[in-house]
Amino acid sequence: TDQSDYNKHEDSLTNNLVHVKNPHLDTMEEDILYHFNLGTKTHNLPEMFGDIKFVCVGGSANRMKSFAQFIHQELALPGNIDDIRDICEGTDRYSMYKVGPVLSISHGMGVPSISIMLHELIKLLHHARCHDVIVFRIGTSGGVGLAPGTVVVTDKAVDCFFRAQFEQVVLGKVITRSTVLDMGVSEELLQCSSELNNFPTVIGNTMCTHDFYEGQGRLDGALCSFSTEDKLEYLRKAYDTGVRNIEMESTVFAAMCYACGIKAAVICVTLLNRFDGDQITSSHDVLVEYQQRPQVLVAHFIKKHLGLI
Ligand code: DUR
Repeated sequence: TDQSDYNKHEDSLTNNLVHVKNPHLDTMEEDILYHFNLGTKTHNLPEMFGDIKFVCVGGSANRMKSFAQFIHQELALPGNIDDIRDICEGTDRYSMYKVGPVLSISHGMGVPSISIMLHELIKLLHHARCHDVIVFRIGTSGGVGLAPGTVVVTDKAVDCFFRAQFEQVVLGKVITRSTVLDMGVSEELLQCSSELNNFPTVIGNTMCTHDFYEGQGRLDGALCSFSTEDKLEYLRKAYDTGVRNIEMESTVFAAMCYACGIKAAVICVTLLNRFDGDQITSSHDVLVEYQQRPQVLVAHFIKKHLGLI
């Protein structure tokens, strides 16, 4: 059709398309994005998602719904925030909300959960012929030597050995991918934070683990095989290599976005200082306010990019 010729032409003029790195996809007549309950034959993905410029992902479905409502207000878009509906309501794996050029999606907890979501998100952006997209992970984390409530913009996402890489087992062999994030976006986010001047924000390395308890050196899980001194020594080592917070998704997030040519940033608030304890003891209201901090930062960034401030 004329429209699809035009779209191809327009795409060829821009280099910042989302690149899927899978030759098999071209041979498929239909692509079903199973965990989103979307597909290339059942949905017009370019029409539904073609104008997306910013994608925000975070662990909890409720938080990503509030983010969508918040950004709707911040961008002063027409319509009622109660009418923003979950595009993935046909499945309870992930929730997805679209507000103007912003897509807000939940990813659950941990590398396997976010990685499934990212495969389908990146294919969705590709099928929808999106270009110049920036993806943000807004989340929570444990702080390493920081006051609770501090926001960490990730410099390098590192694994539990403090290496800036993500390892995945493919066909019984380990594949290593780089976890480079977009420094330009991170620096702009820090600039946004100094403009807002609402809460402390630092840049630092983020350590990604495959467990919340023993895997993060916590002494309060159902199992614990080490002493308090062992824990503190590990956290000290992490701190000395530049780690400022610990969470469970950043390495695969950085690796997949980088491999597909998508600008990405990780912005996590710290819920506690791990040198002071393991349990999250702040009140519900304090935790809710902390979790809004990365949202406020990203909203400011988006408004600047849209020329609204
Ligand atoms: N998280 C951690 N460690 C913390 C606090 C938060 O991993 O100390 C992040 C990652 C995961 C979820 O998705 O929040 C676990 O509560």
